[in-house]
Amino acid sequence: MAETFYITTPIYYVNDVPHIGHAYTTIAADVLARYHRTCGRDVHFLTGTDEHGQKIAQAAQEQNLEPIELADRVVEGFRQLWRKLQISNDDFIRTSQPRHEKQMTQIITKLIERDEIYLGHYEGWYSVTQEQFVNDTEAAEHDYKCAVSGKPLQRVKEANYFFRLSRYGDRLLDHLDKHKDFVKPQARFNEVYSRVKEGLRDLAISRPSLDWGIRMPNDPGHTIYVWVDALCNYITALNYTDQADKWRYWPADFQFIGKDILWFHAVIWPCLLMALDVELPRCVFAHGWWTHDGQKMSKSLGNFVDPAEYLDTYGPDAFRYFLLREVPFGRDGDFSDESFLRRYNTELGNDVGNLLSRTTNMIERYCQGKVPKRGQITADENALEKTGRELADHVDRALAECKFHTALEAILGLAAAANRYIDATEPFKLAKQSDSASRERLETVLYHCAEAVRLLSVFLSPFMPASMEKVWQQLCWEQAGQMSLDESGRWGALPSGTVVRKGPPLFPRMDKK
Ligand code: ME8
Repeated sequence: MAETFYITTPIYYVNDVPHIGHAYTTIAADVLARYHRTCGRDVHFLTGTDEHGQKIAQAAQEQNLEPIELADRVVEGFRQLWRKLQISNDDFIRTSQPRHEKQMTQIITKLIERDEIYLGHYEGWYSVTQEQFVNDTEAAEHDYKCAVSGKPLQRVKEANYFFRLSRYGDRLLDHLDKHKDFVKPQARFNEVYSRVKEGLRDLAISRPSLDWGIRMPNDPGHTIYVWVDALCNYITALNYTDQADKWRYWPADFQFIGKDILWFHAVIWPCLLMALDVELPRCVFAHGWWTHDGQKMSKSLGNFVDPAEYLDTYGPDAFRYFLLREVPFGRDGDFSDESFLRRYNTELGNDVGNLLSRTTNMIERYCQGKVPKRGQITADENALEKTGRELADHVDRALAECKFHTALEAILGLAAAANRYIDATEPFKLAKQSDSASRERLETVLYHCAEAVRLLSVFLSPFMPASMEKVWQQLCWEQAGQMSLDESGRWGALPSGTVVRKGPPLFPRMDKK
């Protein structure tokens, strides 16, 4: 049986339309899911929406809608964007679905039976935008505003059911000691470690005055706190309570999140799992945040980068590429039209696009549109082949650590090497010679160009699936999608005689958006 690979994104709130932050995590997860599929793994890629809670109830009320009506509308927007961005998720969970609600009831019942939940009282601060209880010190530190959204905190005084989170501090520390990869990147691990070391407090996990949620099974006057409801999606989507079939994917290999929701995923989530006696995920990876032209994005500034704008002009791949190339996953980054265009024109247009058009052009003109034979190789070919042969390893190592930018750097390195190779071997000059040695040399050079393009397309395809399909059409490479990376990622897999058909430029030059 194939090795499983389970990757998740956060489930997104349905109070508003999707933005660059949602697209970023989802694209990154998609690339990894696609990559592991090409490696022959049994991949499950989950995304979805977080639909309960005060924030959604308020947003619906402001629009004179029932929460579920708002959710239905916004979910359609997410689904549409994911289709446009070529997101290959295997499942899409909504917390309003009966499959989730039913299991949540069972999960809470189990926690009650295990004496993990008790009735208590909360008096303190609450951030509606983050759906988070905030302690007094933190509230005061941020002038009683939400540290993430800047919106005023609410004063709450209510009876709640509490989860005995405080029981699990030592066990979590022990887990962190033994699993240094549990939280990535390292700086986030350290942050979690030192906060857990200070001790954990029990967590309110129900809201008494909120209707829009799943009822507490022991007390229908309360709904389950939205974060507990949301976190459990990662297991309810696998039918946790049946533990059949899809349960084979647990534990998750990667849970991608943004840095603002690290505490929930790296502390509350594993403690809930421990209380349920469920194995912990292998890695929670927190990425950084994007700013736009150096400014924090916010509703009040109206400066959110809208992925749809870029998709309409450039297609899905340039956007996918830029987000993962521009900034190391885990660090903060800035989005600007200038840097987007620069990478688009130079790296995609010149390095990748031109390499393809130069190659297909020359094969059509000089070799009747058929990939010639490899022939006798020289030091130039040796160097190019070496770069090609080392690529699989470089990409694999980089992606094992979610270093998308490093993987892309290595892949684009092959494009640069192939372009340099064309400049050095000057096939257009060889084509003008009439002797047989030059002819043979020309064929060897063009074979190597075609093979470099093919190999490049194999490793770029998880990042830019739509464009690489086009490359495969130009190379008339029909088996491309069915081959395992073991075969297709090896230098030399392109058979001589393959028909090549030149197509329109992959990434036509653009001057501005
Ligand atoms: O947090 N740059 O949902 P959400 C990068 N429902 N990422 C950003 C960003 C930015 N400027 N702004 C937001 C939730 N994000 C919960 C999750 S999971 C069990 C429940 C990221 O719709 C942010 O870090 O607010 C988070 O990962 C996601 O987008 C926000 O999702």
